[in-house]
Amino acid sequence: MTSKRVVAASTFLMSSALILSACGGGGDSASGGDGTVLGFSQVGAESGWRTANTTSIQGAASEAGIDLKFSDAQQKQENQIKAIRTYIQQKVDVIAFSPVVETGWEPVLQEAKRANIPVILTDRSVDTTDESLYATFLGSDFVAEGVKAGDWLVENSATSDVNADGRINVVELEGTTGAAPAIDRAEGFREAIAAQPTIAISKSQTGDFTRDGGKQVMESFLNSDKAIDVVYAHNDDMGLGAIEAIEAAGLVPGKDIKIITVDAVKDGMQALADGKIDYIVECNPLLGPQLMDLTKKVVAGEEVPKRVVTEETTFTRDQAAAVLADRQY
Ligand code: GZL
Repeated sequence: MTSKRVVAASTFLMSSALILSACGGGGDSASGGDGTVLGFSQVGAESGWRTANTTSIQGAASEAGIDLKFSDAQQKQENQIKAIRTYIQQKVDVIAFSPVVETGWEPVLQEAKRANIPVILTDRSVDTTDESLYATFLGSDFVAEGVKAGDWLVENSATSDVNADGRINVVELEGTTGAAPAIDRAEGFREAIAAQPTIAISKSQTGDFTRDGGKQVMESFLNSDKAIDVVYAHNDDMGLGAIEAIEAAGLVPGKDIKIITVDAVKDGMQALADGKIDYIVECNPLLGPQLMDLTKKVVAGEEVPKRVVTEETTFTRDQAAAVLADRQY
């Protein structure tokens, strides 16, 4: 194990992202930390969920006395790979990251393995058969999230919802192309709606998990199809963008067009309570405390489970109204 004091003192300015020691507390026992240095590469700041996830990680590192080096990749895989290489050069004790997409990680993970630096995957997974490349994966079951969304639609669609074409016309706002939550939420939703053949997905396009992306894609859907019954958005932010487009088209969200989203961030829950969204499947971003616990266990050489699935639920309109005031994110 490298001298934690030396590593903790250094910061590197990177061509594409600045890696900051985002939280004090590391370095040595005098500062209250145990000197553990964690290098974290974050996807970006694309959504309310991501912001809450970053806040949770930075706050938990400070609480745990772990010296956090944090980088924001602006949703670019090459920036994440650069950040991981910098952490390897800095000889941090543990590397953690949320992979923006599933593929293309094996070379840099091999480099971390050769440097004897354990890697923790958080939030999103990578597509690899070599499980030795990471110590554990902490995050949601995105397929289950998609199934929950589809099950709600099946259970809440009546024959009266079937339109003149004899179907319930769903348009889908997909997350970032190639990202695990986008791939898996699409898979789970399709698995669930297969139970009700009148439910059909007529259009599907990525809005990149952003509000603006959701608005632009929904505008194009509305321009080409006047018989949309349901929007399934892979996150609240794209659902909120869709609401703007629906209202601009003179339609009433939650009435003329049902909206189902995933995340349950505050803005989404407010729209749900206001009747503009019909159902939200929660995806819990507060992974910080569990990440720090896993980091300490990995540094101490303790066994950790290969997969840690985060706890989360679902919200109807009434349930959102009841919990809105107490939401942490
Ligand atoms: C899911 C996370 C997704 C959120 C989006 O765990 O990766 O990325 O659902 C965020 O809001 O942008």
